[in-house]
Amino acid sequence: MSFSTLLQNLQTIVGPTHVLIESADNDLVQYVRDWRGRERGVALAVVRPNSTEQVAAIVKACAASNKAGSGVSIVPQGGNTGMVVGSTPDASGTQIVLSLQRMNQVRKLDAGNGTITLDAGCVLQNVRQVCFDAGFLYPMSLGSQGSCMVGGNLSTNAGGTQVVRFGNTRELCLGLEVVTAQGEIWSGLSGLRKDNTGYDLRDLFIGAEGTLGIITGATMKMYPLPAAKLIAFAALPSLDAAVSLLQLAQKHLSAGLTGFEVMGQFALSLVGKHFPQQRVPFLGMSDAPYCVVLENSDQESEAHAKAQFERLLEEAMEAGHVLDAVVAENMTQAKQLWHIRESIPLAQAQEGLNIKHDISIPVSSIPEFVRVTDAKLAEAFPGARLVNYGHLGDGNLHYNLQAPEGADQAVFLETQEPGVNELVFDMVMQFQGSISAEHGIGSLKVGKLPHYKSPVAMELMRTIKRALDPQNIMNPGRVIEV
Ligand code: FAD
Ligand code: 2HG
Ligand code: ZN
Repeated sequence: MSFSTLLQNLQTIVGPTHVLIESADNDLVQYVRDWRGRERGVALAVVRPNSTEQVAAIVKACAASNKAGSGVSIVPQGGNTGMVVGSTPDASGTQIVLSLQRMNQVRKLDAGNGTITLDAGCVLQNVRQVCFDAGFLYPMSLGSQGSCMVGGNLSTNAGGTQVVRFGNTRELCLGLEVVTAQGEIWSGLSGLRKDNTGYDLRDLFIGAEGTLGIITGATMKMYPLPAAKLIAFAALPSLDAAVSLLQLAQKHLSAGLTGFEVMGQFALSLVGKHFPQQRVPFLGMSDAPYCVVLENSDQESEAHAKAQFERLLEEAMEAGHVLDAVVAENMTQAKQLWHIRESIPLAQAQEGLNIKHDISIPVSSIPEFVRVTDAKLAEAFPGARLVNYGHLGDGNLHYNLQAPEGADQAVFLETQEPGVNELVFDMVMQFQGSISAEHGIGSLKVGKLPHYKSPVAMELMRTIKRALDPQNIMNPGRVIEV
């Protein structure tokens, strides 16, 4: 089957206005270039279905075309905010981008069951708002929440800033609806908290980055809204102090600790430089190489939350874990403090192309890992600037690198990225960590995975991929090569 026949079939399925083709008057950059601006691909077409049945029909049409030798494949896309070049087409011009953009309806909010069932194309921020309006917390919070979608969150098993209390997206998901690589619809949208009837199909698709099927709907957990939320921003003498403070915060606040983020001074200085309207506390404080944002969500009252926070900070200061701290007086200030943390990736993007690592290490080993790896990087890549921050409460660091001041960033990336990655990933392995805690593998790390995962694990993954997608039409070249 030729591409033109396939395109005609796709137009019949979704309507001609929802099959977008690149042309001089139709720039598809938002669909074909990744968020970090690292790669721009070429799409055969961008197809925008508005129902699960349409998604199934598209996959069937592509599978038939592929079988007939066209070589077409499918790249599912949500908000296109992924960090590992996984949601945009390659340069071949043989891939269609299947955008979930138009599938953005809330299907059911079940207050009694504490669940919300949604189309996969619902934007995270809207989901949070719908739950909030119904008196619930949807506890997933990412800097990209204005654009990223529930299907994208599920497919990357996204983390964010509330994982320390509520877990990754996987932990929030109770059921999925998926279109398989054959174009069948698997309807597993149960809101059950317990179901032991065989293999967990849901967990296969979560974190699969669109390589096994297309998530079209999901049933997700909601939580009660807290009575009060307090945020503190603290200056610390070291990363060791941050780990001690985390332990203390867990002891004092228990399940009330809903956020614990660490930020190195250089990361904060980028926010100060690129967003000077933001007032960054303790910026440049010479004896405080790290700052931390802590969030205390209290089910009792604001007074209770304040008293808890005071006791925690007092004890932490006495022990020398905290040098100084500010506590937000109101919601506006709280948002401002969170905004500083959330602005770091945007400030880094303003500073220029960079190397990102979303690694995880056992929390207790993080200070030693950073000491040793900082020193090795300084020796091997003199002048490279370390942008170190992240979700310390989850043992997950964004241990990023910016080219030396004044250097050509693109040249630095091209010549040094492989060496930098090897050094960092090898150290991660020495510390029994993972080379990706959040962003996934995509096409950026697909070549690295076999080196850092056991041959047995790789073969099990290949077996699953071959069984579920024997034609290799679902996001080929991402996560795993078969
Ligand atoms: P996309 O980027 O569109 O897709 C991501 C992957 O999922 C691709 O492989 C794609 O093919 C696949 N996919 C998308 N939708 C589907 C679907 N319906 N079915 C099957 N496969 C699908 N990530 C974190 O984990 N934690 C953070 O704190 C965080 N903060 C961020 C802050 C900023 C400013 C930015 C830009 C990104 C951040 N991210 C973070 C990364 C990113 O936002 C998340 O990975 C997010 O979950 C991606 O959602 P998306 O809808 O944009 O997915
Ligand atoms: C975050 O935690 C995101 O802000 C993005 O995961 C991290 O840009 C990054 O490196
Ligand atoms: Zn992150």
